Amino acid sequence: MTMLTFEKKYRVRGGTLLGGDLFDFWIGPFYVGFFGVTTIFFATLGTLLILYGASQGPTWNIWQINIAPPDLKYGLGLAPLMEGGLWQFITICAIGAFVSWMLREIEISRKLGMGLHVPFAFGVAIFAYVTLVVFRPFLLGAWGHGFPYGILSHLDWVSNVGYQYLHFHYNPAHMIAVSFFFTTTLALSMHGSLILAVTNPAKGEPVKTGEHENTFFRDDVGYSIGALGIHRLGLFLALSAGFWSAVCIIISGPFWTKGWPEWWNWWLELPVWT
Ligand code: 07D
Ligand code: U10
Repeated sequence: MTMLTFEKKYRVRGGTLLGGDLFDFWIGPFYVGFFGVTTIFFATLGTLLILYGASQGPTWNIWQINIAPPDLKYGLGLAPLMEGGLWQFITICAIGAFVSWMLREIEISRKLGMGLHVPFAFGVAIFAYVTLVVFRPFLLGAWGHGFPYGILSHLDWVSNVGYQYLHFHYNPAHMIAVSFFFTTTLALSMHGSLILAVTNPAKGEPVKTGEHENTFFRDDVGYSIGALGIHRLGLFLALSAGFWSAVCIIISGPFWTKGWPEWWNWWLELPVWT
């Protein structure tokens, strides 16, 4: 089935979560939908607020522009616009845009009769972001614990928060998250290289099959996870990376206030040594 006839078949109304037929149409290649409109709304408003914040700041240097969260003294209340209120509105817009985008992905998946794997995966990224700017600040009692919106300023935040716990590499959940990030790149590099090696051979050479893929890894490491399996593994590894990232930051402060190296004392304190 060519792409065009296929598109004709699925480009029909229905599958929407909200608004019925409202916005249930396409513009060029894009599905619009109710949540497409809300995405545009939140993204545009958020971007304008960032530009306004930058215009009130001391610099237009892209590296140094900074929209800071409120001072800790404002706790979980609303702050004046120029003292973190902008950050609060921008955060609402960001969450509004991300969640709208995920809901738009759900509607498209429903129209196509597909699984909801893509919106679920994006949901894990949103979960990590919301953990940083909502859940953790909420548990610590002040929006000021969110990270600032700026290229260098957010890096400074990561560094400062990291050293607040002496040595963030000793955070066990951070270890697991980093291991998952690295394993994700290992899996994707193996998968990408394998597929190219098989389906994009030198000129004149025949394209190889799935049997070649299986056989390569059986010969190489004694095991092949299979064509479907590698995608399950990849999704699991990538989502675990995001999930454990959220865990590593939510436990820092709300559940562990000392240096992370000290957490490992449980090992030295095992009764078996005494
Ligand atoms: C949060 C992104 C969500 C994205 C969304 C969508 C748009 C739209 C669109 C342009 C989760 C966004 C979409 C904006 C734009 C278009 C088209 C994903 C998120 C919703 N660390 N560390 C992490 C490493 C150290 C510290 C995570 C490594 C030091 C702190 C990850 C090292 C200290 C925090 C990670 C290392 C320290 C982290 C980040 C090495 C500092 C966090 C990934 C090799 C002295 C943060 C939830 C992430 C975290 C975090 C990796 C070192 C501190 C696991 C590899 C020792 C304070 N670190 N780190 O979160 O967990 O992905 O956040 O040294 O807060 Mg770390
Ligand atoms: C390809 C393909 C294709 C195929 C193919 C293939 C590419 C076309 C045809 C080929 C593919 C394959 C053959 C498969 C490749 C396999 C991989 C890439 C790797 C897969 C990896 C995994 C499934 C696992 C990944 C796991 C990760 C990253 C996390 C692991 C976590 C740990 C080890 C934990 C580390 C522990 C730390 C840091 C301590 C911190 C604290 C805790 C763990 C909390 C709990 C612990 C305590 C409270 C302390 C107590 C601890 C104790 C007692 C010790 C525990 C010890 C541990 C190690 C856990 O394209 O298609 O088909 O075939």
